Amino acid sequence: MSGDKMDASRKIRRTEGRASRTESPLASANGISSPPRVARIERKTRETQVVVELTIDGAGRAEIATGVPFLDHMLESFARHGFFDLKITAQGDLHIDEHHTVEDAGIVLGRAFRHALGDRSGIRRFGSALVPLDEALCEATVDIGGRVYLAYNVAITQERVGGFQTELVHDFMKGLADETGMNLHLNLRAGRNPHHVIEAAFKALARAMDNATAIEPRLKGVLSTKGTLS
Ligand SMILES: [Mn+2]
Repeated sequence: MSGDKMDASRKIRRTEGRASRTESPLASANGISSPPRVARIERKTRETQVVVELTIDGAGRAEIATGVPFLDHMLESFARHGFFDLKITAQGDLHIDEHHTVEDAGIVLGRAFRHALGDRSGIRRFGSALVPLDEALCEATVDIGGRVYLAYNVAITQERVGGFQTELVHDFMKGLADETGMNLHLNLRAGRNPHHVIEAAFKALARAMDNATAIEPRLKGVLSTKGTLS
């Protein structure tokens, strides 16, 4: 067994052990009792069938098979940098184009976050990250407080990166923000290569969402003067 493989199998065992516990490791470390923040969401339409399994307090493990290789690459990066365990399978009408599959992956991932977060009590709610990838620099700022908004300021001049339509990133982010119940601002500050730009956007998104979904130990209930985030 190679070193990498041994590492991977150790990681899997550790995660399985954790999943069987009754409390989320992060929450219990902070003295807050809460169930593990996990979700499994399945959605079937005439256009796509998507299954998402999400563990918010994960280790960054990803198993992604959407049939759209570039999206798989981005979602693996998202899981890794957000320390989410994420399994996604999608069968979409790729004979038409990739639009339905990419958008629906965002929708179902958002539903998984919404479900796993429950009433959103204890979460830090806001998060922001500025991530470079070579010449590209992208900023993501989120409020996972239930109000939906997307400001997508990621101008990409190239129509495609490989076979992937760069415009679909906007549709993915819209589906994700709507269904998570999230205000998401994505601002590209610099960038030339569309692969770098999109990857920096997904990494910034991951870090911002990791911050915003983290448990705040000083918080009792939800972070809102209204007293509710649902
Ligand atoms: Mn890459």
